[in-house]
Amino acid sequence: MKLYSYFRSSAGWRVRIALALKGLDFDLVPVHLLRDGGEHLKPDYAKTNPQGLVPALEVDDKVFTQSLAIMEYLEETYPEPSLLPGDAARRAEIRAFCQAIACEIHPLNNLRILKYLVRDLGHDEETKLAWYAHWIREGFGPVERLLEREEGPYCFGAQPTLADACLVPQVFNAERFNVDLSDFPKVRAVNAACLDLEAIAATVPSLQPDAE
Ligand SMILES: N[C@@H](CCC(=O)N[C@@H](CS)C(=O)NCC(=O)O)C(=O)O
Repeated sequence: MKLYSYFRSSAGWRVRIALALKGLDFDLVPVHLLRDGGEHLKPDYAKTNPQGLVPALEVDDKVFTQSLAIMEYLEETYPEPSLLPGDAARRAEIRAFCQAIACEIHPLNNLRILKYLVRDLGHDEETKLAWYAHWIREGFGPVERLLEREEGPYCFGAQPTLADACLVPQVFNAERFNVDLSDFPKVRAVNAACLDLEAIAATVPSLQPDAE
């Protein structure tokens, strides 16, 4: 398996966590999102992912894109340990949690959105950071409420699931942009529990081969 990713990509990190929890090896193909205008925007990479985004996962002669779809593919292909456990209702809750992060928070704070705010719309750095913090806080509010219903220590109980794979990178990202997360104690506690796991600790951006 080949994972096209960038060490700081949140979506790529989700997939790294799923691979690590399932004990699956992969070869990294680094795609630098900043160098030379962004390697993900080059015609060569468009052959791998026409959307020009990371991650992409190449398995034999197929390439899968979109982190949630990739993680579901891994779950179906390598069912143990399950990252989407429980009955249909429980699995719907886990998927909804994943989407609360991957579809509601992350798209508003992605590199190309932040670049557009500054480069095309002429906003300054301070406005960009205010935008970033606003959407993190708007998004983490409901996420915190969802976690309050659960026992922990992970998002949905005693074992990490796809929900945790989505949460950890988003928290890292928020901290990187100095967003105050003190209103979200559950989010922080679950993140800490995840990072205590050896498998997840090994997936942090600074430990990746392409880290800078
Ligand atoms: N919904 C996609 C999001 C993929 C995505 O936006 N990846 C980011 C890195 S986290 C990217 O490639 N950004 C490049 C850009 O915004 O120009 C997924 O979950 O895979």
